[in-house]
Formats: sequence, structure tokens, C-alpha cells
Amino acid sequence: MKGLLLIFLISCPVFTFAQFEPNYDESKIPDFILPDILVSESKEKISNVDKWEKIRRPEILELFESEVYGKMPDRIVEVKFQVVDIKKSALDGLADRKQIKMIFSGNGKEHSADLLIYLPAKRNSPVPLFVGYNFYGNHTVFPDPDILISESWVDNYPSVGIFDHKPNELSRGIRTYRWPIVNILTRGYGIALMHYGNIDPDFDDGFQNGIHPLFYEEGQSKPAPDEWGSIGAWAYGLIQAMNYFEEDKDIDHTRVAVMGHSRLGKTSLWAGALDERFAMVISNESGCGGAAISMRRIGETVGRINTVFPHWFSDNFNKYNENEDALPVDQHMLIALMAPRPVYIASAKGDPWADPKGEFLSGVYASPVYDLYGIQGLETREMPLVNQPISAGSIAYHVRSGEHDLTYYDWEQFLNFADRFLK
Ligand code: GTR
Repeated sequence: MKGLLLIFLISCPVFTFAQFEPNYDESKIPDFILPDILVSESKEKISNVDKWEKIRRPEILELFESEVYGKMPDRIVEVKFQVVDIKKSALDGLADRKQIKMIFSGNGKEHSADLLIYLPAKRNSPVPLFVGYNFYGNHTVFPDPDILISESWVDNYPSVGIFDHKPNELSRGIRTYRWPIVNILTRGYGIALMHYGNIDPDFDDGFQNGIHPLFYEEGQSKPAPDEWGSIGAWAYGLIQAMNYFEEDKDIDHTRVAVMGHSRLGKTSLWAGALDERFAMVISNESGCGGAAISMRRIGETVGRINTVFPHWFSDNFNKYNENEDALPVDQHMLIALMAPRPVYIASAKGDPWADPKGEFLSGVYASPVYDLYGIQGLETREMPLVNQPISAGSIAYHVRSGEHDLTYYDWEQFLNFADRFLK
């Protein structure tokens, strides 16, 4: 019996839901030293763009790959883009709509994801575009009856009768408030959306049901400790969408902004770091494992996120549970991987779990890399007041009033920022 108890205790995660007490008190943050963004692993001072691009950037990217998000397997799977719907003058003549099935094949298996695209109907040349994931299915982003409903897993949504993870017709248009599509189109941008569950359902099943199995080597049944989890897979989906944009002559693939909220903000950052074809990167309340500095341990922590969402990051990331000081990289270095491209970091006052100040500081601490390019990163080291965006530099930031959400206010700021760089 004693032995059994011991086994039980050993196999328990370090903490459970009930035990975790987030810290929100700045005075209780333990002292920490962030890894130096401008000193290489071999202690070389990184003093110019050349050294950044040849030495430090690849080094940091590799550390994020092996220690945080996990690297994508080298194995190439076949990807086909099948145009399943083209409609001119959709949305009362405002947009052209396209729906593309991305079909992935590997290891004798096939997996597919639906990409929904609206482009301004009035356009004289290829358009700039926002790309991102939605949480509940493409058909939830607008009450357009012709948006296809994908078969794959969605999170339950009891108010529209989703209890079994299957999307239904009643959920059409339920998330319209998060996607001001008419506004985006009117301002001259296209928008491309995918449901993240199409690429990898968001629960821990040992990586059997999403795209991961297509990449397994002979005898492999789950990603290796330094290989990708779900965030890595979702980032891969965005990169494939970018491959599609390169082929579509109505889209200017050199002017694509990748945007994501929350776990999908972590994803947009990771996609932007991996693929420099994304001309702008937007993180909305991405928090722990996104824009927030992990060593601050405010709100959600590395140990907590890895316990509740064991499938999001690489297994190696568990080494830093309650051990943030050992991290060879922190999240300001992720922001710096976007340089010299523009990045928008957005927080909400009512979202302390995501550590708004830690998200702001990532922008501050990433700015020296922008300096190397002779470009201003964040324009100030002072945290701005609520609803006062700072966006004069190439790193923009706001903390809006209200809760954890993606709102019209957030989009207004992203569009204004995009106007500076993508128009
Ligand atoms: C929370 C999680 C956050 C954030 C959020 C979301 O439960 O702790 O890191 O990702 O979910 O994606 O909505």
C-alpha cells in the first residue's frame, strides 16, 4: 500500500488546478536575469545586422525550436491546394470569396484543412491580406450561408447545442464580432481564415489525430522531445497557407500579416518567427508562451501551461516548469526574431493571466535588435495608459480596457498599423 501511495505521489503533476495560485504582485517577482539578446552562446557581442542574421538569430530560433515549441520534422509531406469554391461578388458585392482545401499526404494518410478567403471585390492589383485562425470553425466568422462547415473537432459550445465536438449549422456566424470582415475589406485588405482544429484538434491525444502522424518516421508514434506540439503544427498550417498565397495572383504574398488571439497569438508569433515571408506579425493577448516574459512568472506560468495543456509545446519545455531561470531564451527574443518586420503586441487590462506588462516588456527588450537595423522598435520604455496605443515605431503595443477577447478596438489598431506598412 505504501508503495502504491509513493507511485501515486511520484506520478502526480507538480501541481493541480486547485493548488496553483497565480502571482499578480510585481513585488513578489523573483529576481531574474534575462538571456542577453545581443550576446551569442559563444559570448560574442552582436553589434550589427550581419552578426545578428548570421549568428544570433539562427541560434535563438534553434533554441526556441528545441526547447520551447519543438521543431518541425524534416520529412516533407505532399500538400495540394484544391479550389472548392470561387464566388465573385459575395457579401452583397463587397467581396470575392474563395475556399481552398489544403490536402496533406504522408505515411499513407491524408489530412485536410479549409482555408476561407475574402478579397475586396474592388481591386486593381493583388491585395495585402490578414491571415489567422479561428476557434470554432470558418462558418462561425460571418453569417455567410455558403461558408463550408468542416468535419473536424471543435470545442464544445453549449449555447448553440455543441456538446460532442461536432460543428453544426446553428453555430454559423456566432463569432462574427471577432472578425470585422466588412471593415477589413472596405479598407482594402483581404482576410484568410482557418479553423485551428482542422490542423490539430486541441486536446491531448498523444498526437494521433492531427497532422503529426503524417510526419512520423518508421516506428515513430509521437513527436520526439525536441519536436513540435500543437502550436508548432498550427504554425505549420499558417506557413502552408502562405505557400498558397504565393500561388494566388489576386493576393500579394509580400504583404501578409499573420494575426492570432491567445493560444493562436502564440501561434502567430511562432509562425512569424519561422517564416520571414510574413510581412507583419500580430499577437493579441498571447500571454505565457506568447509575448509575455516567462521569467516574470505573473499570471500563467510555464509549469502551469505545460500541466494544463501538455500538447501545446515540445516535451523539452517541461524542463522549465518552476525552473524558468534555466530558460536559454525568453519571449522578448521571440519578438526580436521578427526584426526588422513590424510587430503589434496587444494586451487587455482585464487579462492579468496573460501579464500585460510582461507582454509590453517583450517589446521593450526586443527593441535593441531593431536598433541594429536603424529602425525604432517600441517608441518608449514606459508602459502606456489603457486605450492609448503606441505605434510610431516598428513594434506597436496597446493595453485596452476590458477582458481577454479579440475586439473591434483591437482590429482598428491593427488596421491602422497595417496601413503604415502594407498599403
Ligand atoms: C487559457 C490559457 C492561455 C490562453 C487561453 C486561450 O486557458 O491558459 O494561455 O492560451 O487559454 O487560448 O484562450
